[in-house]
Amino acid sequence: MTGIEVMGVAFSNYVRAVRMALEEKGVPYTLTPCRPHTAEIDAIHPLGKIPCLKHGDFTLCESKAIATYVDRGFPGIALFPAEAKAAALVEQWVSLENTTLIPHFQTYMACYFFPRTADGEPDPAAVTAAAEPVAAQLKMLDRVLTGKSFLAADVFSYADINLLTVLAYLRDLPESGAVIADSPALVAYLDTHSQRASFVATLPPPTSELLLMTRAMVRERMAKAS
Ligand SMILES: N[C@@H](CCC(=O)N[C@@H](CS)C(=O)NCC(=O)O)C(=O)O
Repeated sequence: MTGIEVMGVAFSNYVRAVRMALEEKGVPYTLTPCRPHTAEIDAIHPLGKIPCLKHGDFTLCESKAIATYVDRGFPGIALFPAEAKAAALVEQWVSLENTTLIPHFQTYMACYFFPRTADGEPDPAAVTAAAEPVAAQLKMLDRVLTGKSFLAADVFSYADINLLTVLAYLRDLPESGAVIADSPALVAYLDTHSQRASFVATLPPPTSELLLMTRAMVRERMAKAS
């Protein structure tokens, strides 16, 4: 037993990314359900975000740091290649994902999962505004992935894991789903990698169920606040 504990909720794309990393490496772990901004998470992440990791006395936050720790600390396939150019390309894409792509994707996804409206239903104007950069970025990814199976370095890496966990949600939402359906390279990429054992082992509940659950959470929060 490795004693690795991942803290977070299973439907978070970043929690799923570190779980996929652990699954790819074949490292056993437990998932402890924890929401952001709770005492357990605030004790590890200075901004109260998930995922966090515990390994014995060692605690860590930030998905990329956790994935790097898992990759270096355990044998198995390299999620971050050792060769300089390949490693740099993986870093390049993870950086693009974490600083630009995923924040835009999350803003759009939040319109559906966590609507900031009085009736708890998505605001069409907010959805339209958020969907525009997402469409442009999905088309960019479709161009980059044309003729390729992997985002970086001709090998499956954490750059793919980190992207797949959000693309899976985007495929299920109306505007982004339509763009993906019209993006042959993205469809092939998602179809191929969604067969991976690590992807299947970390599947969240169906998006339709999650939407009901997260909107109920939002309504509960609003009722408490009023
Ligand atoms: N940079 C962080 C981002 C993690 C993140 O945004 N987690 C979300 C859930 S997917 C969260 O905790 N959100 C709560 C918040 O932002 O306050 C990482 O890579 O781990």
